[in-house]
Amino acid sequence: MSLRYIHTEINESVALVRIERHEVLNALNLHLMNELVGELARLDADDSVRCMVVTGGPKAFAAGADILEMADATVVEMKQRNQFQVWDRLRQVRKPVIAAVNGFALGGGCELAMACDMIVAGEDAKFGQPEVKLGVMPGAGGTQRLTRLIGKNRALEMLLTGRPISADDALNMGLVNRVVPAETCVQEALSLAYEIAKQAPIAVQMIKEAANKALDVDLQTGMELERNAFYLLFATEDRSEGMKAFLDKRKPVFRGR
Ligand code: DAK
Repeated sequence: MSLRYIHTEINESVALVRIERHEVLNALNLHLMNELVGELARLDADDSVRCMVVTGGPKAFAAGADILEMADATVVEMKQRNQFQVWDRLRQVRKPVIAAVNGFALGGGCELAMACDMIVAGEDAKFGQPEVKLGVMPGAGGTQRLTRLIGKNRALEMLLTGRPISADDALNMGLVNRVVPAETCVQEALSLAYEIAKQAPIAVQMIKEAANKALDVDLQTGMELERNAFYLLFATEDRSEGMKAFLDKRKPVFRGR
C-alpha cells in the first residue's frame, strides 16, 4: 500500500523508514503520525525485518507536531483526536528502532527521536523542546524521556527555555549515541542496524524489553524480570545455535526461533 508521507526500503533484514513532508520540515500531522506508526507496526510483524531505522530529510528529522493543525483546536477537539494512542502504539514496537537525525528534531520531533531506542545524529542536528514558546508543554513524553536521559536539571533548562542544543551537546549529555558527518548519518545508522540484525532476534527483543523496563521499575523487580527472560531464551533454537557455533568456531545462523 502506498503511503503519502512515509517511504520504506528493506535491505538485508533492515527497514529504512523515511519521513517525507519536507515542505514543512516534516511537521508531524495526524495523518503522518498514523502512517508512520502503522508502518512501524507492520514492519514489527514482518519476519523478514529485524531492525528499523527512522529518518527525515537533510534539513529536518521533524520540526515538531503540526502547529497549523493545533492552532485553533479546543480542549474537546484535542481530546477527541486522541493523539496519545498513536504514541502509545509506538512504545509497543518490539524490534529495535534507530533514529538517524539530521537537522531539526524539535518538540514532537525530539520526542519521536527519543521514542526510538538509539539516536545517531548528524553533526548539524539540533534537538529541542520549544513547546514552552508556544504556551504549551511537551505532550508525547518530552518531560519524561528527556529527564530520564539527561537528568532533571539539564532537561529543565531545555524545557523551560525552549532553546535547542547542538548534536555535540546532545552527545555530551547522553541524548544521542554518536555524532557523525551529516552526509553519512543514515549510512551509520544503517550499519548499526545491520550489526543488530545479525544477532538472535528473540534475544534482541527481550533485551530491548528488559532495558526499557529498567527505566520504569525498581532494581529488584528489574533483576527478576531479566532473570526470567534469560531462562526463557534457553527454550530458543537460536540459543542452541549460538553456543554450538561458538564451540564449533563458526559464525552462528540465527533464525528467530
Ligand atoms: N508545524 C507546522 N509547520 C511548520 C512547523 C511545525 N512544527 N515547523 C516548520 N513549519 C513550516 C513553516 O511554517 C514553513 O512553512 P511555509 O511558511 O514555508 O509555508 C516551513 O515549515 C519552513 O519553516 P521556516 O520557514 O520556519 O524555516 P526556518 O529554517 O526559518 O526555521 C525552524 C526552522 C524549525 C526553527 C522553525 O520552522 C520553527 O521554529 N518551527 C517550529 C518548531 C516548533 O515550535 N516545534 C514544536 C511544535 S509543538 C502530543 C504529541 C506531541 C506534541 C503535542 C501533543 N500529543 C500526543 C497530544 C508536540 C508538540 C509540538 O511539537
